[in-house]
Amino acid sequence: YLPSGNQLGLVSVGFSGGQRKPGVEVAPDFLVKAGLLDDLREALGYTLHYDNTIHTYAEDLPKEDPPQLNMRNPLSVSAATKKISSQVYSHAKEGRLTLTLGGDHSIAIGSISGAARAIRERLNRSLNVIWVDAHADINTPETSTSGSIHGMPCAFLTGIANPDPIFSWLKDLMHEGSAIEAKRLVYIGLRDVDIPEKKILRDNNIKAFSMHDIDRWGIGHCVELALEHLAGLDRPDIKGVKGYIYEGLGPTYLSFDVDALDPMWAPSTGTPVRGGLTLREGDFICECVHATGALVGMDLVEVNPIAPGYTADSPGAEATIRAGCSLIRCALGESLL
Ligand code: 4U7
Ligand code: MN
Ligand code: MN
Ligand code: MN
Repeated sequence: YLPSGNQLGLVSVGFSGGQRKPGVEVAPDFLVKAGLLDDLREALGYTLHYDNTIHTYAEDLPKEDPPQLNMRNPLSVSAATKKISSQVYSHAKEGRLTLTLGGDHSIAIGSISGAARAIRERLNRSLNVIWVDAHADINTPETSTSGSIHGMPCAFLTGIANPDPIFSWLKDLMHEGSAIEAKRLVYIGLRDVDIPEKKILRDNNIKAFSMHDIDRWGIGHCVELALEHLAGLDRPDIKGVKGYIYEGLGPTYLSFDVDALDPMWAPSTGTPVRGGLTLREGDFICECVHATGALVGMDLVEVNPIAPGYTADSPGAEATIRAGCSLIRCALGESLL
């Protein structure tokens, strides 16, 4: 789905308004300082399209932004994600792979809607989304107990939550066929899902591989089933993995919340949950998605170098930043021999 030439569009997002803990906005700076861009260019051979800017969207954010419909910072999240959407769209419509560095997970409302619109226009295809996270991030403003929009992106992207009026720009995009169909959303790594979210997953028949499934069947089998589910939507005639290449898989987006990893590997994040993926399991998911050849975009979100209990130079923060870089490199092809 990507023209050859290893063109990569990078969008750095220093935005934290989708949740309450300061610090997630400095993550792109630390990921870049850890050498990520050199790795992408030199080790992985990408031609980078990057404006060398960590966007805070400060000029677009309102000064007064009181909660509305139980959402915190609704106008800020809406303004930032609208910009992110058009930035990712601009790269993706040129046929570039896109990488969006967060920031908190609310930014995926922007990145994924922009990618979906470009894929619809370029290929007339629907976008698949693999959401790797401890959380399902599918609360609606009505079901959310926190009011934090980083717990809601999947509800807005699928249209399960009404994007009107706060995300009216997203509603407009959806009319052009770029909403994510619930059947094209697959989760891996879930272990902290709110009760109303469980009902939403059941009612909408959304495919999910929890940590329980991973313990039971192993990461290899779970990833295979996830890819088989998505591939079967477009090519029901094809079953199974051929080597590492999954035939029939349509254009696919990977949204990776670093809190999917166990806090042993990624402790410095806003909402850590014990009992998660090892770094190796996370890298493996990314490698498998890379090997499909169907990856069109990725988010890496929720690294917070100064999460409560950490400073940016503490071992826990450094480990989390290193883990984030590793996940990105694996999704972009580092492990291919
Ligand atoms: B993240 C939560 F209530 N479900 O809605 C909520 F547990 O992007 C957590 O995955 C959301 O880090 C976590 O606030 C959002 C909570
Ligand atoms: Mn999470
Ligand atoms: Mn998340
Ligand atoms: Mn989190």
